[in-house]
Amino acid sequence: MMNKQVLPFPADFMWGTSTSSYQIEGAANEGGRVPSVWDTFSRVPGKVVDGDHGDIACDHYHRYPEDIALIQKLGFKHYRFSIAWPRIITAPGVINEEGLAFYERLLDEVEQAGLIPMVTMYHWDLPQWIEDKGGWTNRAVLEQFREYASVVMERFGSRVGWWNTINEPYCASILGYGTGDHAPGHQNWYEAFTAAHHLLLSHGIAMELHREKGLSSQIGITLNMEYVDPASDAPQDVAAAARRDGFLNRWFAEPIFHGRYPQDMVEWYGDQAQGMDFVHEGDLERIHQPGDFLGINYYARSVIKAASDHSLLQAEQVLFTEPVTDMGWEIHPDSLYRLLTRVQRDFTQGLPILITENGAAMKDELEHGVVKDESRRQYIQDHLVACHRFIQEGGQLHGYYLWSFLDNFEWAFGYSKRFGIVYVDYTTQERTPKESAKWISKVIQANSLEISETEAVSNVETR
Ligand code: GBH
Repeated sequence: MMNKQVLPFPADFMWGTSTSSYQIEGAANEGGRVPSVWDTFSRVPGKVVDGDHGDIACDHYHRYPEDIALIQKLGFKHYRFSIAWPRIITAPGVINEEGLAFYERLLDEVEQAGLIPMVTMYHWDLPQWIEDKGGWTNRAVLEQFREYASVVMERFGSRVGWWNTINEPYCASILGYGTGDHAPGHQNWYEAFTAAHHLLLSHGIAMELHREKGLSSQIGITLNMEYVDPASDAPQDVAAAARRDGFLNRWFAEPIFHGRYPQDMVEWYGDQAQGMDFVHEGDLERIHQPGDFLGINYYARSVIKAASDHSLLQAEQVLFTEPVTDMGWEIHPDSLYRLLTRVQRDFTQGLPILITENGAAMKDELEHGVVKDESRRQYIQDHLVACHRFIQEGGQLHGYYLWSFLDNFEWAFGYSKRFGIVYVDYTTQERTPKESAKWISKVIQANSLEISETEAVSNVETR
């Protein structure tokens, strides 16, 4: 008989699953919604695989009762979703009652299912009318965000247990305005740093509003973070890895937790950041408000080598190290443990951490009503083992939200990548829980992982 090892989680551990508005809702032209930057960007030829867009997506806008019932049935206790800004503020000063009513119905359903909502205010679907005025690069966006955040907090404040201000300011700024991989698709580093600053400030603005309104709910931001390893001990690789860490992790975490941008990176960017002239007096104090928790989205580690091209922002080369998911991202669960340890030491100290996203795209196929996704199940299990180890050592990790509940619109990859624990047939919109979903249900119910000895051994990383 094979020996089993049981890894129990804390009694109040928050088991959840995550989605975002543009990726699942569809109904792009219903309920008074106006276009977002992703509606526009996905129409630009070559930007999204197969020319996919979110017009229909998972049709969650119409199917939310069925979806919420399924989340409940799978045993989750928490559900993280985002509000679509273009459903709420449809033109300068115009509040769309129909949009608010949709989220009211959704929250009703969530509550009736006994689920605790975490609501993300911004998960990348900026109204196009704001982008037309410069979007995140124009400081005027701060007033526009304030209006939006104020409206949703006013309306839903008391019903939302957990507010998440901004999802991944890195992606919204660097990928949106720097590399051009995401909407609005600009390629200008000065714009990217400016956008990042305004996204961070918007978090601060939401913090202030939350306090002014006297809401009792918890509030925090979500950062995408990676553990970064140098490809070798060579000084140039070590320096390149430190820069990648600075670019990806510290540029966002340091202002929030320490009220400053990392000096080494400010110097490295030099002219590209034009003397950081977008930072006004008092801005850093405003950003320096961590709130009640830090959300971390963790997918992969990165291994960095100094590039032969030493030009700025291209001086680091990301190596693609096996094994990888269908996204080509390295599967390295031990780096989640290392990241949590590092983030708690350097940033959060005692503040609760929540994994607001973790999961994997894999090649799934539905056969006779079954999706055998053992590689996804293994990915989730190994990352939960890393979480368990961190908690065991006294780490303040309070919850884990799986990305994602449904297969959905995976941004520049359209529908070609499947992250769901529930399979979506995009022709019939039928939902089929994958084997990984059935497995996580049992884990949640037992509030513990049960793993074989051999798996337990293979989890002890010897890097
Ligand atoms: C999250 O972002 C999003 O919040 C979510 O909407 C999305 O669906 C989900 O993850 C899955 O993609 O190519 O080696 O340089 C993902 C954050 C940031 C992770 C960029 C991968 C690039 C790794 N991503 N990162 S690499």
